[in-house]
Amino acid sequence: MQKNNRERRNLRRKIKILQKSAIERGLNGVLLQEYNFVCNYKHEAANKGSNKKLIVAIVTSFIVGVISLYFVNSILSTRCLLPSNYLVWEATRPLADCAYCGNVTKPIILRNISRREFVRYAYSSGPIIVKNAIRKWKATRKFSFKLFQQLYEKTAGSYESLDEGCQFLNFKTDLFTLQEVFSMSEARIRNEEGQKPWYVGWGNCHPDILANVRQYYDIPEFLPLDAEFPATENIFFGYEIGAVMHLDYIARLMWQGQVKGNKTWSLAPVPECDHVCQKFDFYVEPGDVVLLDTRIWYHATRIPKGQFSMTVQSEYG
Ligand SMILES: O=C(O)CCC(=O)C(=O)O
Ligand SMILES: [Fe+2]
Repeated sequence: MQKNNRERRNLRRKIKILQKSAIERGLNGVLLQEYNFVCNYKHEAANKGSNKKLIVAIVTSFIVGVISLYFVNSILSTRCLLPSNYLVWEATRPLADCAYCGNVTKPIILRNISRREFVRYAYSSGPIIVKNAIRKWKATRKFSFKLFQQLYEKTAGSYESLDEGCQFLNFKTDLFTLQEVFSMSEARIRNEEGQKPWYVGWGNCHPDILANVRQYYDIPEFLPLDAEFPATENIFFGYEIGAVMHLDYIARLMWQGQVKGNKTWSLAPVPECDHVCQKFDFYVEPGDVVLLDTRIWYHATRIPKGQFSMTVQSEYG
């Protein structure tokens, strides 16, 4: 049993090294451009009318690309390891009913909403912003880079817990593990002049860390009592660059509490709904809760220059 675990850990470590070199060689960038490729292709095809040869060539190369990515993915991925999954997800997910995004051009903004009043919004795909919804969270006063750094440094098995079920997302940052994040220089931690901005997210899986972090926040009170909530939460923090455009592979709807800093969200419909739905941006402030079906809304984020953003994100459904 222990041997199996060790082998699994070794394998994951090797996969991480492979992932790192794949990303360093630009696989990440290529794959992310693929999203625009799909969207732009649809857009241009609609504008220019039919150019069958071009369409056949593009569709064929897309299918070949997807099949090869699928193989790369099956070799490299354990769970959502590579952004290539976004493309595989994009290519294999059921087509969306575009009713979810038709006429949606901005978030619904709610204030002081009770659980009873929220029922009518609870299972819509969003986006919804509930203003000033986390004012009671101790996290708004206490959460910081240092708090998480100390927690992970002092908890035995904390980093291994990420290898064994929770994800670390580096987006466009050149840091590939949470350990690397917590070993940055003080100047980079604070994003001082001349330092490369960084932005990462990860899931808390270790039981002691979960128990500790949960002292600082509560699941938003307006969410339905009978909803299912996972045992883990994700933390996203950093500067400027934010999250790249992606869809999530998650089982439920997403909620996210904006603990510190402001953030711009950019949403885009899935490509098959491009002709009836729109891309748009919205802005959130500390204290806001954002609700969104991140499985069908492409989403990216950006942090205003000079600000540090920190959020707690989880699921309900
Ligand atoms: O908060 C962010 O920057 C990204 C969040 C995200 O991707 C998500 O909540 O699914
Ligand atoms: Fe996401």
